[in-house]
This record gives sequence, structure tokens and C-alpha cells, in this order.
Amino acid sequence: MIRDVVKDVEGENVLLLGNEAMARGALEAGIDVYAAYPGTPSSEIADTLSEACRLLKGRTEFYMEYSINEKVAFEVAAGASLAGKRGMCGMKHVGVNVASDTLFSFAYVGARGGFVVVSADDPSLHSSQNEQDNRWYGRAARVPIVEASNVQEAKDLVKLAFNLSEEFQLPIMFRSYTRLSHTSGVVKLGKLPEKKLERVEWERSPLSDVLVPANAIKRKKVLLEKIERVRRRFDGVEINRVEGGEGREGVIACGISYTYAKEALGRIGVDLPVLKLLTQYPLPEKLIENFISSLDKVAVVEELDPFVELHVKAIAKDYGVKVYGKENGCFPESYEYNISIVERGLAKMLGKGGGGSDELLEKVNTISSIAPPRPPVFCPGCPHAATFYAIKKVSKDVGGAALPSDIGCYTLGVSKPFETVEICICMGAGVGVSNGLSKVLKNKIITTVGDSTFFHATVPAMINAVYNRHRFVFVVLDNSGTAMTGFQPHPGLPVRGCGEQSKPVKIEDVAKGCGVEFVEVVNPYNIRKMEDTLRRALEHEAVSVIVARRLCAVLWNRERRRKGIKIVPFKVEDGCDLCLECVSSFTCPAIVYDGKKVWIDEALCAGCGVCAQICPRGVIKPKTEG
Ligand SMILES: Cc1ncc(C[n+]2csc(CCOP(=O)(O)OP(=O)(O)O)c2C)c(N)n1
Repeated sequence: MIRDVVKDVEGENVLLLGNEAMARGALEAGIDVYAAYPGTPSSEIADTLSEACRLLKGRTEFYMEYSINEKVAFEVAAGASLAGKRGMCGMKHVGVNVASDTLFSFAYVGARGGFVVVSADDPSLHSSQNEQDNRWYGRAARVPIVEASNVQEAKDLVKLAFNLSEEFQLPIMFRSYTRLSHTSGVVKLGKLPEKKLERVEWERSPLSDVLVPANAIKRKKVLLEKIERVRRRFDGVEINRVEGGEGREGVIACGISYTYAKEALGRIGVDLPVLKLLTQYPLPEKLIENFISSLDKVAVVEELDPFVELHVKAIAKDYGVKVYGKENGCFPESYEYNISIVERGLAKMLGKGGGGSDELLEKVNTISSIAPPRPPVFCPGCPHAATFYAIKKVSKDVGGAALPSDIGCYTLGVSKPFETVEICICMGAGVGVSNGLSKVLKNKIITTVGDSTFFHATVPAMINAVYNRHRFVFVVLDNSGTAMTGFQPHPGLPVRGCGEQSKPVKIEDVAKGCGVEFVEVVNPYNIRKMEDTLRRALEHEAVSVIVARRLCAVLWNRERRRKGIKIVPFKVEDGCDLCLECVSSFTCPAIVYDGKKVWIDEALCAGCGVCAQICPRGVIKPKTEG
């Protein structure tokens, strides 16, 4: 809880979420600047620091912002580092793809003040479009990576990462993952420094900071030298350590897999030596060599790719040690691990066969199978549902439009009855691919993206459409927030990361400024107007932008509650002939068909009135008092 994150009681034990622990680690490290674009499982680091920067004003000062996207967030933190301040940025794993251009070259420039980028990976794709293992980024960009195995370490390693960054003048990647970011654990608090955020004089350093080829060629060498020094340091750093028993079989375990491996060994009933590896790149070769040289067999336990395994194999060859990992089928290469999976893999190495009963998982599966299914649906009153209703209708009238879309709450439109999301690749790709589709499809094209996604990654693709005379209708689903990840603000809103006021950037102004000629703003609750606007936009012989603007129903409900405004629900009056248009084409969770009649659940109804407009008999009316 935020109260515990900002607590100034050194040595006290508190219960923190992994992401809160990272935020606390940043505070204890005396962070100056934090920048982020939200994305599960990283979002709570930013949300926690957003609250903390308000609560700690005048005590432990720092600047926090939600940036427009991950590349900019990275650059905001890098700017702070170049000025000698401590900068940190956080993002989900795919966010690092967005920031990667800067990441690769910033490694050449190097950090001045401590610089930490948190990459929160998502094994098992709980809330992501892919399962990439971001340790490869460290290898490819030559950026050292540290990884914690529990919540306490998460806090401590963030602090260590800042120190390492300054010691080696390198950006450091702190790699988290869902099971760490979203696990709660007891954390012993360190000291919260008293500090002001003061401005400093700029110190020029063009030989390192200006990456023209003549400088960059030298910086590459400097970078490789730094990495070799880090490697030697990681050989002796105390977070990497050998634990446990004796014998000719051992285990190398990384991050959360270390915790699983320790429990699995206990279940098998053996006490093998375990090398706990919390630095993932560069790998401490001497330490690994010393560890495996006295073994016959070693298991490498790590989630996702065989990253450490490949390196261990190369070393193991010289010592004739057999490596048990993913490549010989001991451990899977996909999805999260658990104790049972690790137990089975270790049992294989030990020739014990079987092992690893999925008792716990079986229990979870039994409970899941008796729980009523809850397919993801739009909330009652969701403006996206209203827009999709109109899009579906208009699309049908033009013989079936192609319907590319993007990532956000609105991706739920992929399901019945809407089926209005036909492409969803990664943030911004919906508009990007519409550019290509527009030159090869016979069909009309209606593309949808959210407001946060609009700012994050679609503006260049929109300009491209104007410039190259592509033709499609681009609907921005503007619900005034980044709803999917927890309503973080974005440039279209009047508030910023630490609660300061801002001047919102209007989507329609951006579109007009970029040369779009057809730009209209519509309230999607007005179904007829939305349909009419879509039809006119489809006639426009270039890209057209419709801003479907209506506050997210969750926020609308909160606002009404705060202001004491009563929600007026709708009801089905006599005369309903059970055509079921409202149920089968709109599926608002508040509308119920019980097999005999259609009725509206007052407790759920948001009072948006969209169902009243689509009812062919006109029998859905507001339920006024009396
Ligand atoms: C590169 C990248 N960064 C972050 C995310 C996480 N994410 C997915 S969609 C989204 C934005 C959703 O907001 P918006 O576009 O406004 O749609 P809404 O959920 O409000 O309907 C975010 C932050 C991601 N998938 N990819």
C-alpha cells in the first residue's frame, strides 16, 4: 500500500507488491526522475510513484511523468541521467521494443547519473500479445541485466542497479516479470533520503554524447570494455551465490525459478548445490565455470528462452558436464514455471522419473471448472460498445468493411456479437496496416484505436496516410483515459503524473494539423449520428478521422457518485415482441433475457440509453420516479 511505500521508518517490515517494492527501491536510491508508459505488469510502479511524488513533496523530491510512449519515457530518464541525475523508466516487455532504438545507442553514450530501465516481462501472456524474453535485449544492446527472485530483492536490486549504473556508467536493465511484479511479500524498509530536486549546470561531453560515426566507433570499444569489467564484477557480486549441498549434480537457477528450484529439491528430498544467478547479462563466466567444474550434471532452470543455458553449455563442454535444460526437453520453453514443472525437470536429471505431481494445479483446475464462466464483455454503458454497434451496421451496409483495430479495452470487439476487431498486432499497428490494406483491398476499411493508443503510436501512420493518399476511416475511441491499464493520464487529458494541471492536446486538432481533411467529433451514445458520420466518412476519398468521444462508463459512474448524481436506469416497457435485437446485437451485461422476457438489471444499468435507440419497437424507456 502507498502508505507503506512512503513510510519513513528504517528497518520496519511491511507487505508490498513487487512493483511497489521496486518503487520503494527507487525512492531509497534517491531517484530524481521516473517516466513510464503504462502496461501490465509494470503499471503499478508508475502509479505508486505518481502518488508518492505528491505525498513526499518537500521531503524526498523527484519528478514523475506518464510519457506519451515508452521511447519517450526512456529518453526522459536518459536526459536526467545525462545531467548527472538518477533516472528510471518502466515499461512492459513489448514497450522495450518501442524504446529499443534509444536503448541500443544510449548504451554507447553511457549513463552519467544512475539509469535503470525496468522491463516487466509476461511469461504465460497473462495480459500481452506475445511472450518475448527481454534478456536478449541486454545481450544485443550490451546492457547489464539484474533480476530478482522475490519482493525483498526487488527493492534491494533496484538500489544496486543504480549503484552499478554509476560505477560502470552504463544503463542497467532491471528485468521483472508478472509473478514478481504482482506478488506481495514482506520487505524490510531501508532509509528514505531527504532530498530536494535541484537543477544543475549542463556539462557538455560531445565525444561520448554525440554519436556521429567518428565518435560511435570509439564508443563501441568503450562499451565492450565496460561490459568485460561488469562481467568480472558479477563473478564476485554477492547476489550471485552458491548454496546448498554436495554431490556431482547441481542446479543453476535464475530469478523466480530459484524459488521454485529450492522447493522442488525439498520435495524430491535431495540437497544439491544451487547457483543462484540474479545477474543475467553479462554472465559471470568464472563463477559458472567454478560451479560446474566439479559436477557431472547441471540443470539450468530459467523461464522462457534458453538464455543462460546456451552460455552454460558452451562452458560445460570444456569440463564434460551434461547440461539439462530446455534443449533436451527437461524444461519447457514456453509459459511460466511452477514448483511441479521444475520438480519434474530436476527428477529427470536425477534419473528419478515421474515426480512433480500437479496436485495444486489440479485443485485450481477443479475449482475453475465449477466456477461460472465469465467471458470478457464490455461494461454496461461502455461507449466502445456503442461505436462498434454502429460500425457493424454500417460495415454490413457497404458489403463488409475490413476492420483493423488495436490494443485496449476495445479489443473486446473481437467477440460476438460485434466482431468488429479483425486485426490486432501491437500498439499502433492497426492504422499502420490500414495504410497497406487501403492500396490492395476492394473493401472499405474502418480502423479503430483508443485515445491513449492514438497518442502512443498512430500519429506517424496517420501522417503517412495523408501523404500517400491512403483511404480509410480512422475512428479514435476517446474514452478520456488509458482504461485498460488503470486510467493513467495521457496527453489528451488535463492532468499529469504528479497531479499537476495540463493543457490537453486535442485529437481532432492533431488530425487537422497533420492534414486530415475530414475530421469530426461524435458522441457514440448518439447511434444515428455515429452511423451517419461513418457513412459520410466512407464517401471521403482520403483518410478520414472520427473522434468517438465519450467518457468511460466506469469513470462516468465514479463522477456521478462523487457529485451525488443519481443514475437513471432504463426499463423495458410493455410491447416488447422479443425480437432480441438488444440482446443479440448489443449484449449489454445489464440487459437480461431469461427465456421468457427481456428486462434490464437496474443495479448494472449505467443509463446510457443506447439500448433505447436500437430497440425497433421503442419500448425501452428511462425509469423515471413514480
Ligand atoms: C508497446 C505497448 N505498451 C503498452 C501496452 C499496454 N497497453 C495495451 S493497450 C494500452 C492503451 C489502452 O488505452 P486506450 O488506447 O486509450 O484504450 P482503452 O483501454 O481506454 O479503451 C496499453 C497501455 C502494450 N500492449 N504495448
